[in-house]
Amino acid sequence: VAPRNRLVCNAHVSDSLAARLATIVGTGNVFADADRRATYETDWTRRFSGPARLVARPGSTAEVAAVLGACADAGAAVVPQGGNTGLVGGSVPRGGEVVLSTLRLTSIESLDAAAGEVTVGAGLTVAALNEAAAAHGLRFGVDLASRDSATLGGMAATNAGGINVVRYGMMRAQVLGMEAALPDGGIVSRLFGVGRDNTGYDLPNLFVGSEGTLAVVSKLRLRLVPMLPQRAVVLLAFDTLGAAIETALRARREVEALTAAECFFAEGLDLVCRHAGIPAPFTGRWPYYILLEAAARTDQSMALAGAVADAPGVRDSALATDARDRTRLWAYRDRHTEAINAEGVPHKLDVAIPLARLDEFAKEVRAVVLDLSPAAQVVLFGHIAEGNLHVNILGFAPDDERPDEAVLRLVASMGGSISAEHGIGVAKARWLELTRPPADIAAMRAVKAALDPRGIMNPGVLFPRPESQVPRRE
Ligand code: 2HG
Ligand code: ZN
Repeated sequence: VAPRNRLVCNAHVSDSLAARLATIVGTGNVFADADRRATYETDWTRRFSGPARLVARPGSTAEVAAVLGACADAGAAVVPQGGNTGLVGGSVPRGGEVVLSTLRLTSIESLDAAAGEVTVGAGLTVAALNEAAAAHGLRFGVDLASRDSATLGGMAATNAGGINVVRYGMMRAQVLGMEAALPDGGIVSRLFGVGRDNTGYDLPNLFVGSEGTLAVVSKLRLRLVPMLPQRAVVLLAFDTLGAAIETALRARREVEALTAAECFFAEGLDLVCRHAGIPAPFTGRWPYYILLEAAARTDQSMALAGAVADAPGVRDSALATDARDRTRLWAYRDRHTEAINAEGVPHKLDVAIPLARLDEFAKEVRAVVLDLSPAAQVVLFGHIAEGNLHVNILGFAPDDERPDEAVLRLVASMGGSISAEHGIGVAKARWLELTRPPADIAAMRAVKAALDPRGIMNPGVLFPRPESQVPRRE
Protein backbone atom coordinates (compact mmCIF):
# COMPACT_ATOMS: atom_id res chain seq x y z
CA VAL A 1 0.00 0.00 0.00
CA ALA A 2 1.39 3.43 -0.91
CA PRO A 3 1.97 5.65 2.14
CA ARG A 4 -0.70 8.14 1.07
CA ASN A 5 -3.38 5.46 0.92
CA ARG A 6 -2.32 4.02 4.20
CA LEU A 7 -2.67 7.45 5.87
CA VAL A 8 -6.14 8.00 4.49
CA CYS A 9 -7.16 4.49 5.50
CA ASN A 10 -6.18 5.39 9.06
CA ALA A 11 -8.23 8.56 8.89
CA HIS A 12 -11.12 6.62 7.39
CA VAL A 13 -11.19 4.15 10.22
CA SER A 14 -11.30 6.85 12.89
CA ASP A 15 -13.27 9.58 11.16
CA SER A 16 -16.15 9.32 8.72
CA LEU A 17 -15.80 13.01 7.84
CA ALA A 18 -12.32 12.21 6.48
CA ALA A 19 -13.85 9.57 4.23
CA ARG A 20 -16.42 12.01 2.92
CA LEU A 21 -13.81 14.69 2.31
CA ALA A 22 -11.61 12.15 0.52
CA THR A 23 -14.39 11.59 -2.00
CA ILE A 24 -14.35 15.34 -2.69
CA VAL A 25 -10.63 16.20 -2.79
CA GLY A 26 -9.05 12.78 -3.42
CA THR A 27 -7.51 10.47 -0.88
CA GLY A 28 -4.05 12.06 -1.07
CA ASN A 29 -5.44 15.43 -0.07
CA VAL A 30 -6.99 14.55 3.28
CA PHE A 31 -4.77 13.50 6.11
CA ALA A 32 -4.95 13.17 9.85
CA ASP A 33 -1.57 11.79 10.86
CA ALA A 34 0.44 13.98 13.22
CA ASP A 35 3.58 14.21 11.07
CA ARG A 36 1.84 15.62 8.04
CA ARG A 37 -0.42 17.87 10.11
CA ALA A 38 2.43 19.49 11.99
CA THR A 39 3.25 22.36 9.58
CA TYR A 40 -0.42 23.37 9.50
CA GLU A 41 -0.73 23.59 13.27
CA THR A 42 1.63 26.37 14.37
CA ASP A 43 1.85 29.90 12.98
CA TRP A 44 4.87 32.15 12.45
CA THR A 45 4.86 33.52 15.97
CA ARG A 46 5.07 30.00 17.49
CA ARG A 47 2.82 31.51 20.18
CA PHE A 48 -0.32 29.99 18.66
CA SER A 49 -0.82 26.33 17.85
CA GLY A 50 -3.27 23.50 18.30
CA PRO A 51 -4.00 20.03 16.94
CA ALA A 52 -6.12 19.74 13.78
CA ARG A 53 -8.71 17.00 13.38
CA LEU A 54 -7.83 16.75 9.70
CA VAL A 55 -6.20 18.72 6.94
CA ALA A 56 -8.10 18.96 3.64
CA ARG A 57 -6.56 20.44 0.51
CA PRO A 58 -9.21 21.16 -2.16
CA GLY A 59 -8.09 21.77 -5.74
CA SER A 60 -10.90 24.02 -7.05
CA THR A 61 -13.60 26.43 -5.88
CA ALA A 62 -16.20 23.67 -6.29
CA GLU A 63 -14.13 21.42 -4.04
CA VAL A 64 -13.73 24.19 -1.45
CA ALA A 65 -17.51 24.66 -1.40
CA ALA A 66 -18.12 20.90 -1.15
CA VAL A 67 -15.63 20.60 1.74
CA LEU A 68 -17.40 23.41 3.59
CA GLY A 69 -20.79 21.83 2.92
CA ALA A 70 -19.60 18.48 4.28
CA CYS A 71 -18.10 20.12 7.36
CA ALA A 72 -21.32 22.07 7.95
CA ASP A 73 -23.34 18.83 7.73
CA ALA A 74 -21.01 17.21 10.24
CA GLY A 75 -21.01 20.29 12.49
CA ALA A 76 -17.23 20.40 12.13
CA ALA A 77 -15.41 23.70 12.65
CA VAL A 78 -13.12 24.85 9.82
CA VAL A 79 -9.93 26.91 9.96
CA PRO A 80 -9.06 28.24 6.49
CA GLN A 81 -5.31 28.51 5.92
CA GLY A 82 -3.10 29.90 3.14
CA GLY A 83 0.67 30.22 3.54
CA ASN A 84 0.34 30.14 7.34
CA THR A 85 2.36 33.34 7.73
CA GLY A 86 -0.24 34.93 10.02
CA LEU A 87 0.82 36.54 13.28
CA VAL A 88 -2.40 36.53 15.34
CA GLY A 89 -3.27 32.83 15.54
CA GLY A 90 -6.10 33.21 13.03
CA SER A 91 -5.05 30.47 10.63
CA VAL A 92 -4.07 27.65 12.97
CA PRO A 93 -6.40 25.32 14.86
CA ARG A 94 -7.31 25.90 18.46
CA GLY A 95 -7.96 22.18 18.87
CA GLY A 96 -9.92 19.70 16.76
CA GLU A 97 -10.88 21.83 13.74
CA VAL A 98 -10.56 20.85 10.09
CA VAL A 99 -7.78 22.88 8.45
CA LEU A 100 -8.85 23.82 4.93
CA SER A 101 -5.59 24.56 3.13
CA THR A 102 -5.68 26.60 -0.09
CA LEU A 103 -2.15 25.63 -1.10
CA ARG A 104 -3.29 23.66 -4.17
CA LEU A 105 -5.14 26.65 -5.63
CA THR A 106 -2.21 28.13 -7.52
CA SER A 107 -3.67 28.93 -10.93
CA ILE A 108 -2.77 32.07 -12.89
CA GLU A 109 -5.53 32.82 -15.41
CA SER A 110 -6.25 35.53 -17.92
CA LEU A 111 -3.42 37.92 -17.16
CA ASP A 112 -4.54 41.05 -19.02
CA ALA A 113 -1.36 43.11 -19.33
CA ALA A 114 -3.10 46.01 -21.08
CA ALA A 115 -5.67 46.40 -18.31
CA GLY A 116 -3.17 45.47 -15.57
CA GLU A 117 -5.37 42.71 -14.13
CA VAL A 118 -5.02 39.02 -13.40
CA THR A 119 -7.12 36.20 -11.97
CA VAL A 120 -5.29 33.93 -9.54
CA GLY A 121 -5.97 31.00 -7.26
CA ALA A 122 -6.07 31.88 -3.56
CA GLY A 123 -3.04 29.71 -2.80
CA LEU A 124 -0.65 31.50 -5.15
CA THR A 125 2.17 33.33 -3.36
CA VAL A 126 3.08 36.96 -3.94
CA ALA A 127 6.49 35.86 -5.24
CA ALA A 128 4.91 33.50 -7.80
CA LEU A 129 2.52 36.21 -9.00
CA ASN A 130 5.38 38.69 -9.32
CA GLU A 131 7.37 36.21 -11.36
CA ALA A 132 4.49 35.82 -13.83
CA ALA A 133 3.72 39.56 -13.90
CA ALA A 134 7.37 40.53 -14.48
CA ALA A 135 7.25 39.04 -17.96
CA HIS A 136 4.73 41.80 -18.78
CA GLY A 137 6.57 44.63 -17.00
CA LEU A 138 4.09 44.44 -14.11
CA ARG A 139 4.11 43.54 -10.41
CA PHE A 140 1.68 43.15 -7.53
CA GLY A 141 1.12 46.33 -5.46
CA VAL A 142 1.37 44.70 -2.02
CA ASP A 143 4.79 43.53 -0.92
CA LEU A 144 5.84 42.13 2.45
CA ALA A 145 8.75 40.28 4.01
CA SER A 146 6.87 36.93 3.83
CA ARG A 147 6.40 37.26 0.04
CA ASP A 148 7.76 33.76 -0.69
CA SER A 149 5.12 32.01 1.44
CA ALA A 150 2.22 34.44 1.98
CA THR A 151 -0.71 33.53 -0.28
CA LEU A 152 -2.93 36.05 -2.02
CA GLY A 153 -6.13 34.51 -0.63
CA GLY A 154 -4.87 34.71 2.94
CA MET A 155 -3.67 38.23 2.32
CA ALA A 156 -7.13 39.21 1.07
CA ALA A 157 -8.84 37.46 3.99
CA THR A 158 -6.67 39.48 6.40
CA ASN A 159 -6.42 42.69 4.34
CA ALA A 160 -2.61 42.51 4.49
CA GLY A 161 -0.65 45.75 4.24
CA GLY A 162 3.12 45.47 3.91
CA ILE A 163 5.74 47.95 2.83
CA ASN A 164 4.14 49.72 -0.17
CA VAL A 165 0.86 50.87 1.37
CA VAL A 166 1.99 54.49 1.19
CA ARG A 167 1.91 54.17 -2.61
CA TYR A 168 -0.66 51.49 -3.52
CA GLY A 169 -2.86 51.00 -0.44
CA MET A 170 -3.59 47.76 1.38
CA MET A 171 -4.86 44.47 -0.03
CA ARG A 172 -8.40 45.84 -0.22
CA ALA A 173 -7.29 48.36 -2.84
CA GLN A 174 -5.94 45.58 -5.11
CA VAL A 175 -9.01 43.31 -5.13
CA LEU A 176 -11.15 43.83 -8.23
CA GLY A 177 -13.17 40.64 -7.90
CA MET A 178 -13.37 37.39 -6.00
CA GLU A 179 -14.70 33.88 -5.92
CA ALA A 180 -15.47 32.61 -2.43
CA ALA A 181 -17.17 29.55 -0.99
CA LEU A 182 -19.74 29.91 1.77
CA PRO A 183 -20.37 27.52 4.66
CA ASP A 184 -23.70 26.42 3.15
CA GLY A 185 -21.78 25.14 0.13
CA GLY A 186 -22.76 28.12 -2.06
CA ILE A 187 -20.30 30.09 -4.18
CA VAL A 188 -20.09 33.85 -4.56
CA SER A 189 -18.43 34.60 -7.90
CA ARG A 190 -17.62 38.13 -9.01
CA LEU A 191 -14.55 37.79 -11.17
CA PHE A 192 -15.52 39.65 -14.30
CA GLY A 193 -13.44 42.67 -13.34
CA VAL A 194 -15.09 45.75 -14.75
CA GLY A 195 -13.71 49.05 -13.53
CA ARG A 196 -16.99 50.15 -11.95
CA ASP A 197 -19.69 47.96 -10.45
CA ASN A 198 -22.43 49.55 -8.35
CA THR A 199 -24.93 46.74 -8.09
CA GLY A 200 -25.59 46.40 -4.40
CA TYR A 201 -23.63 44.90 -1.53
CA ASP A 202 -19.96 44.52 -2.39
CA LEU A 203 -19.49 40.93 -1.18
CA PRO A 204 -15.80 40.56 -2.12
CA ASN A 205 -15.10 43.70 -0.12
CA LEU A 206 -16.98 42.22 2.83
CA PHE A 207 -14.77 39.14 2.72
CA VAL A 208 -11.57 41.21 2.62
CA GLY A 209 -10.45 41.38 6.24
CA SER A 210 -13.09 38.88 7.44
CA GLU A 211 -10.31 36.51 8.59
CA GLY A 212 -11.99 33.31 7.46
CA THR A 213 -15.03 33.89 9.65
CA LEU A 214 -17.53 34.20 6.75
CA ALA A 215 -16.23 32.43 3.66
CA VAL A 216 -13.16 30.87 2.07
CA VAL A 217 -11.59 32.97 -0.68
CA SER A 218 -10.71 30.63 -3.55
CA LYS A 219 -9.93 32.97 -6.49
CA LEU A 220 -9.14 36.63 -6.90
CA ARG A 221 -9.19 39.19 -9.69
CA LEU A 222 -6.29 41.50 -8.79
CA ARG A 223 -4.94 44.81 -9.94
CA LEU A 224 -1.31 44.83 -11.11
CA VAL A 225 0.96 47.90 -11.12
CA PRO A 226 3.85 48.84 -13.42
CA MET A 227 7.25 47.46 -12.48
CA LEU A 228 9.34 50.57 -11.83
CA PRO A 229 12.97 49.83 -12.69
CA GLN A 230 14.69 52.82 -11.08
CA ARG A 231 14.66 52.45 -7.33
CA ALA A 232 16.46 54.60 -4.81
CA VAL A 233 16.64 53.84 -1.09
CA VAL A 234 17.81 56.11 1.69
CA LEU A 235 18.43 55.15 5.31
CA LEU A 236 18.45 58.04 7.79
CA ALA A 237 19.39 58.15 11.49
CA PHE A 238 17.87 60.53 14.04
CA ASP A 239 18.20 61.26 17.71
CA THR A 240 14.55 62.16 18.15
CA LEU A 241 11.52 60.25 16.94
CA GLY A 242 9.74 63.54 16.29
CA ALA A 243 12.36 64.48 13.69
CA ALA A 244 12.13 61.02 12.09
CA ILE A 245 8.33 61.33 11.77
CA GLU A 246 8.58 64.87 10.37
CA THR A 247 11.08 63.72 7.75
CA ALA A 248 8.97 60.73 6.68
CA LEU A 249 5.95 63.01 6.29
CA ARG A 250 8.01 65.52 4.34
CA ALA A 251 9.05 62.71 1.98
CA ARG A 252 5.41 61.68 1.59
CA ARG A 253 4.47 65.26 0.65
CA GLU A 254 7.41 66.03 -1.59
CA VAL A 255 8.61 62.80 -3.19
CA GLU A 256 5.97 61.88 -5.73
CA ALA A 257 7.55 58.49 -6.43
CA LEU A 258 7.69 57.44 -2.75
CA THR A 259 6.94 53.71 -2.40
CA ALA A 260 7.96 52.99 1.19
CA ALA A 261 8.47 54.85 4.47
CA GLU A 262 9.55 52.45 7.20
CA CYS A 263 11.04 52.87 10.65
CA PHE A 264 13.01 50.95 13.23
CA PHE A 265 14.71 51.69 16.52
CA ALA A 266 18.19 51.02 17.91
CA GLU A 267 17.17 47.91 19.92
CA GLY A 268 15.82 46.19 16.82
CA LEU A 269 18.81 47.21 14.73
CA ASP A 270 21.15 45.70 17.34
CA LEU A 271 19.21 42.41 17.24
CA VAL A 272 19.23 42.31 13.42
CA CYS A 273 23.00 42.96 13.25
CA ARG A 274 23.70 40.30 15.87
CA HIS A 275 21.48 37.59 14.39
CA ALA A 276 22.18 38.29 10.72
CA GLY A 277 25.90 38.83 11.38
CA ILE A 278 25.95 42.13 9.50
CA PRO A 279 27.73 45.39 10.43
CA ALA A 280 25.76 48.41 11.70
CA PRO A 281 24.90 50.90 8.94
CA PHE A 282 26.59 53.89 10.59
CA THR A 283 29.56 54.42 12.90
CA GLY A 284 27.35 56.19 15.46
CA ARG A 285 24.53 54.39 17.28
CA TRP A 286 21.40 56.52 16.93
CA PRO A 287 18.06 55.71 18.55
CA TYR A 288 15.75 56.11 15.51
CA TYR A 289 15.98 55.17 11.83
CA ILE A 290 13.75 55.61 8.79
CA LEU A 291 14.13 53.89 5.45
CA LEU A 292 12.58 55.58 2.43
CA GLU A 293 12.25 54.17 -1.07
CA ALA A 294 11.24 55.92 -4.29
CA ALA A 295 10.63 54.08 -7.56
CA ALA A 296 9.92 55.32 -11.08
CA ARG A 297 11.03 54.86 -14.68
CA THR A 298 13.70 57.52 -14.20
CA ASP A 299 16.41 57.84 -11.56
CA GLN A 300 14.91 58.99 -8.24
CA SER A 301 18.06 59.34 -6.14
CA MET A 302 18.34 63.12 -6.45
CA ALA A 303 14.63 63.68 -5.79
CA LEU A 304 14.72 61.43 -2.74
CA ALA A 305 18.03 62.58 -1.28
CA GLY A 306 17.25 66.23 -2.12
CA ALA A 307 13.97 66.13 -0.21
CA VAL A 308 15.40 64.74 3.02
CA ALA A 309 19.16 65.44 3.16
CA ASP A 310 18.77 68.80 4.92
CA ALA A 311 15.78 67.76 7.04
CA PRO A 312 16.17 68.92 10.64
CA GLY A 313 17.53 66.28 13.01
CA VAL A 314 19.20 63.94 10.47
CA ARG A 315 22.34 62.54 12.16
CA ASP A 316 23.59 60.22 9.43
CA SER A 317 22.43 58.89 6.08
CA ALA A 318 23.15 56.31 3.38
CA LEU A 319 21.81 56.29 -0.17
CA ALA A 320 21.54 53.16 -2.32
CA THR A 321 20.82 53.07 -6.02
CA ASP A 322 22.15 49.66 -7.09
CA ALA A 323 20.50 46.37 -6.24
CA ARG A 324 23.23 45.19 -3.87
CA ASP A 325 23.14 48.30 -1.72
CA ARG A 326 19.36 48.45 -1.76
CA THR A 327 19.19 44.88 -0.48
CA ARG A 328 21.82 45.70 2.14
CA LEU A 329 19.85 48.68 3.47
CA TRP A 330 16.46 46.89 3.30
CA ALA A 331 17.91 43.98 5.31
CA TYR A 332 18.09 46.19 8.42
CA ARG A 333 14.29 46.55 8.23
CA ASP A 334 13.22 43.26 6.61
CA ARG A 335 15.11 41.04 9.04
CA HIS A 336 13.48 42.31 12.23
CA THR A 337 10.86 39.54 12.47
CA GLU A 338 13.39 36.71 12.18
CA ALA A 339 15.88 38.38 14.55
CA ILE A 340 13.17 38.83 17.20
CA ASN A 341 12.02 35.22 16.72
CA ALA A 342 15.60 34.05 17.31
CA GLU A 343 15.49 35.68 20.77
CA GLY A 344 12.32 33.93 21.94
CA VAL A 345 8.55 33.74 21.43
CA PRO A 346 7.40 37.36 21.16
CA HIS A 347 4.07 38.96 21.94
CA LYS A 348 3.27 40.81 18.71
CA LEU A 349 1.03 43.83 18.90
CA ASP A 350 0.58 45.44 15.53
CA VAL A 351 -1.03 48.82 16.20
CA ALA A 352 -1.67 52.19 14.57
CA ILE A 353 -1.48 55.49 16.42
CA PRO A 354 -2.52 58.93 15.14
CA LEU A 355 0.74 60.44 13.84
CA ALA A 356 0.48 63.42 16.18
CA ARG A 357 0.78 61.03 19.16
CA LEU A 358 3.23 58.44 17.81
CA ASP A 359 6.22 59.90 19.62
CA GLU A 360 4.34 59.97 22.93
CA PHE A 361 3.12 56.39 22.35
CA ALA A 362 6.63 55.06 21.69
CA LYS A 363 7.77 56.34 25.09
CA GLU A 364 4.64 55.29 26.96
CA VAL A 365 4.52 51.78 25.54
CA ARG A 366 7.94 51.01 26.93
CA ALA A 367 6.94 52.38 30.31
CA VAL A 368 3.75 50.28 30.58
CA VAL A 369 5.56 47.07 29.60
CA LEU A 370 8.60 47.63 31.80
CA ASP A 371 6.25 48.40 34.64
CA LEU A 372 4.97 44.82 34.37
CA SER A 373 8.44 43.32 34.04
CA PRO A 374 11.63 45.42 34.14
CA ALA A 375 13.50 42.60 32.37
CA ALA A 376 11.19 42.65 29.32
CA GLN A 377 12.45 43.82 25.94
CA VAL A 378 10.33 46.07 23.71
CA VAL A 379 11.26 46.19 20.02
CA LEU A 380 9.44 48.72 17.85
CA PHE A 381 9.47 48.96 14.06
CA GLY A 382 6.96 49.40 11.28
CA HIS A 383 5.34 51.52 8.63
CA ILE A 384 5.81 55.07 9.82
CA ALA A 385 3.76 56.89 7.20
CA GLU A 386 0.58 55.23 8.50
CA GLY A 387 1.57 55.44 12.17
CA ASN A 388 1.73 51.62 12.18
CA LEU A 389 4.13 50.27 14.80
CA HIS A 390 4.87 46.58 15.35
CA VAL A 391 5.26 46.35 19.11
CA ASN A 392 7.23 43.16 19.72
CA ILE A 393 7.66 42.20 23.36
CA LEU A 394 10.07 39.55 24.63
CA GLY A 395 10.33 38.19 28.13
CA PHE A 396 6.76 37.09 28.95
CA ALA A 397 5.33 33.54 28.84
CA PRO A 398 3.24 32.96 25.69
CA ASP A 399 0.00 32.70 27.69
CA ASP A 400 0.67 35.72 29.92
CA GLU A 401 -1.71 38.34 28.49
CA ARG A 402 -0.74 41.22 30.77
CA PRO A 403 1.52 42.98 28.22
CA ASP A 404 -1.13 42.60 25.48
CA GLU A 405 -3.78 44.07 27.77
CA ALA A 406 -1.59 47.00 28.85
CA VAL A 407 -0.44 47.91 25.34
CA LEU A 408 -3.86 47.62 23.69
CA ARG A 409 -5.49 49.73 26.40
CA LEU A 410 -2.81 52.36 25.86
CA VAL A 411 -3.47 52.29 22.11
CA ALA A 412 -7.22 52.69 22.66
CA SER A 413 -6.68 55.57 25.09
CA MET A 414 -4.66 57.39 22.41
CA GLY A 415 -7.30 56.99 19.71
CA GLY A 416 -5.41 54.31 17.78
CA SER A 417 -6.29 50.95 16.24
CA ILE A 418 -5.46 47.68 18.04
CA SER A 419 -4.66 46.06 14.69
CA ALA A 420 -3.21 48.01 11.80
CA GLU A 421 -2.52 45.15 9.40
CA HIS A 422 -2.23 41.69 10.95
CA GLY A 423 -5.89 41.39 11.94
CA ILE A 424 -7.53 40.37 15.20
CA GLY A 425 -7.21 36.57 15.01
CA VAL A 426 -7.46 34.85 18.36
CA ALA A 427 -4.66 37.03 19.74
CA LYS A 428 -6.77 40.17 20.10
CA ALA A 429 -10.37 38.91 19.98
CA ARG A 430 -10.99 39.65 23.63
CA TRP A 431 -9.99 43.28 23.13
CA LEU A 432 -12.02 44.00 20.00
CA GLU A 433 -14.42 46.06 22.09
CA LEU A 434 -11.69 48.49 23.05
CA THR A 435 -11.91 50.21 19.67
CA ARG A 436 -15.09 48.88 18.00
CA PRO A 437 -18.28 50.23 19.60
CA PRO A 438 -21.10 47.83 20.58
CA ALA A 439 -23.19 48.82 17.53
CA ASP A 440 -20.31 47.87 15.20
CA ILE A 441 -19.86 44.52 16.85
CA ALA A 442 -23.61 43.83 16.82
CA ALA A 443 -23.73 44.54 13.07
CA MET A 444 -20.72 42.30 12.44
CA ARG A 445 -22.29 39.53 14.51
CA ALA A 446 -25.51 39.83 12.50
CA VAL A 447 -23.58 39.37 9.24
CA LYS A 448 -21.72 36.41 10.73
CA ALA A 449 -24.94 34.77 11.92
CA ALA A 450 -26.58 35.23 8.51
CA LEU A 451 -23.74 33.71 6.49
CA ASP A 452 -22.49 31.16 9.00
CA PRO A 453 -25.51 30.21 11.12
CA ARG A 454 -23.84 27.11 12.55
CA GLY A 455 -20.72 29.04 13.51
CA ILE A 456 -18.33 26.62 11.81
CA MET A 457 -16.10 29.27 10.19
CA ASN A 458 -12.95 29.94 12.20
CA PRO A 459 -14.58 29.98 15.66
CA GLY A 460 -12.68 31.98 18.27
CA VAL A 461 -11.30 34.38 15.66
CA LEU A 462 -12.32 38.04 15.56
CA PHE A 463 -15.26 37.92 18.00
CA PRO A 464 -14.61 37.85 21.70
CA ARG A 465 -15.91 34.74 23.40
CA PRO A 466 -18.44 35.93 26.00
CA GLU A 467 -16.44 34.63 28.93
CA SER A 468 -13.21 36.36 27.89
CA GLN A 469 -14.64 39.74 27.01
CA VAL A 470 -13.01 42.73 28.73
CA PRO A 471 -15.17 45.56 30.00
CA ARG A 472 -15.08 48.61 27.76
CA ARG A 473 -13.47 51.68 29.33
CA GLU A 474 -13.96 55.17 27.94
C1 2HG B 1 6.38 43.46 8.87
O1 2HG B 1 6.04 44.62 8.70
C2 2HG B 1 5.36 42.45 9.21
O2 2HG B 1 7.55 43.09 8.69
C3 2HG B 1 5.72 41.63 10.46
O3 2HG B 1 4.10 43.04 9.35
C4 2HG B 1 5.76 42.44 11.71
O4 2HG B 1 6.96 40.72 12.89
C5 2HG B 1 6.21 41.68 12.98
O5 2HG B 1 5.83 42.11 14.09
ZN1 ZN C 1 4.09 45.17 8.86
